[in-house]
Amino acid sequence: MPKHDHDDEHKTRDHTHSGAAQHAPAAHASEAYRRAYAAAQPDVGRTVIAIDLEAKEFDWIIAPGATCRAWGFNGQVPGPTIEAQVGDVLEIRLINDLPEPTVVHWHGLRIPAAMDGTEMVQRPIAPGETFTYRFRLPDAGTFWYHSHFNETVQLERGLYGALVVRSPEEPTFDHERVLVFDDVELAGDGQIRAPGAWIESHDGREGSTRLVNGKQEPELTMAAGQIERWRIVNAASARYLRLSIGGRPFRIIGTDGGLIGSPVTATEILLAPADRVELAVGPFAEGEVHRVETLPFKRGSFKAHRRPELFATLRVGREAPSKAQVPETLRRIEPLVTGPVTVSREVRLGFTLGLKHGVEFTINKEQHHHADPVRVGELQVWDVVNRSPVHHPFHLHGFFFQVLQENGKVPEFLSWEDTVNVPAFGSVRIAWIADDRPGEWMYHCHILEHHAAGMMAHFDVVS
Ligand SMILES: [Cu+2]
Repeated sequence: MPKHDHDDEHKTRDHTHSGAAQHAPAAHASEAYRRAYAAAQPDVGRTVIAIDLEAKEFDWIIAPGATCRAWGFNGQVPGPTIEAQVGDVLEIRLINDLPEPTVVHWHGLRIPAAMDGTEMVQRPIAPGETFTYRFRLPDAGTFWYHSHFNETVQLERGLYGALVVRSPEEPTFDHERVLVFDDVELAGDGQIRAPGAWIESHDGREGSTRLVNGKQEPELTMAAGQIERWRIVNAASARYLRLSIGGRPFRIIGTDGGLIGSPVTATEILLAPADRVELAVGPFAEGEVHRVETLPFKRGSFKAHRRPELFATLRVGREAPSKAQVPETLRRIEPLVTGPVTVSREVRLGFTLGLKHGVEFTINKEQHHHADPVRVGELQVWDVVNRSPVHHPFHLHGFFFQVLQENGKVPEFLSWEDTVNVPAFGSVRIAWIADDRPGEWMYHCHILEHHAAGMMAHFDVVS
């Protein structure tokens, strides 16, 4: 048998990129990867979008005069926003120019397990190697991509970006923005602080430098009289955004898994780490100035949040004509469950204080829990129970779920989610059905420090 330095999906740096869409995995690539690669074909009339993402170190300008060493994609934080249509195929060549291995997870995309970008399904991409992800985009919505390796360091340093998938029928807006929220913790020398001591491992890191699209507290301007679509991603390691736009009402039109049934008017919305939301914002009058901020929120952390904290300032300029139309029906979402349910699984989020390792976070009393398999097509009703005094954002890879109850209460509206907050000493009941994508999947807390400290589980989806 011929000896190879690495699996075939891993190509060395000097491999010649053939341009668009014509890569083929070599014969000795893992079988699941090879099958997924070959199966990724665009719908009729759609296309293959080939993108190079180079993960590397560079100088990140956070604010005028404030530069720090970052790790990002293509020399920017966030990485380039990837935009595509439902039915397109993304072919992304990841070039690892970092001094350590990485993998990239496609957060919220319902793609084959072999392309999910975790250590469960692929060997980490070593420095100098490339790896090609190739998959078809099945759903419209606001998603994101991020490192799934040494996350407390790699995401904090900037290895994330937004991914927008559109459908042929989208509501009409005057303008659209993708706003990726994050925070970083800078040391006295202006560089990103290394992961800290046990309070940070308990709370997760909340940096005191607050960022929108990689800039510290930027100014946003919009025209009076117009309505914009804001696609918001919470890319922070641990921070919950209780988002307010100057206390003014906006309309929620979408969540993790795309549009919801009808717009819901609100003056604030909670985004746990990794959550996304889409809002219809405006119209405002000329001269208005609003704080885009996070309101005080208690999540059980040692770090208190007593005051609102600013992320951006919104200034409303001159009036402009509006063509925006936000229909009352955005989409039809069929409930997975009606009437009484039988709970098929309990997922218990907990923690222990170990003398040796400090705080250990667990699922069903185990770090890196090995959970029971899930059968394709079988309804799953899971009670995710939080046995700890801190909130945890629960993230399921690769599949959307519907939230049936939060602390026993039915949510205000039906939606598709991949991340949901599980309140301290509370519980969330979710329902989902695995479609035919067998393989190894995972769920975990999306507070990166908790994930790193063991609050994750992996399981097989079986035919
Ligand atoms: Cu957690």
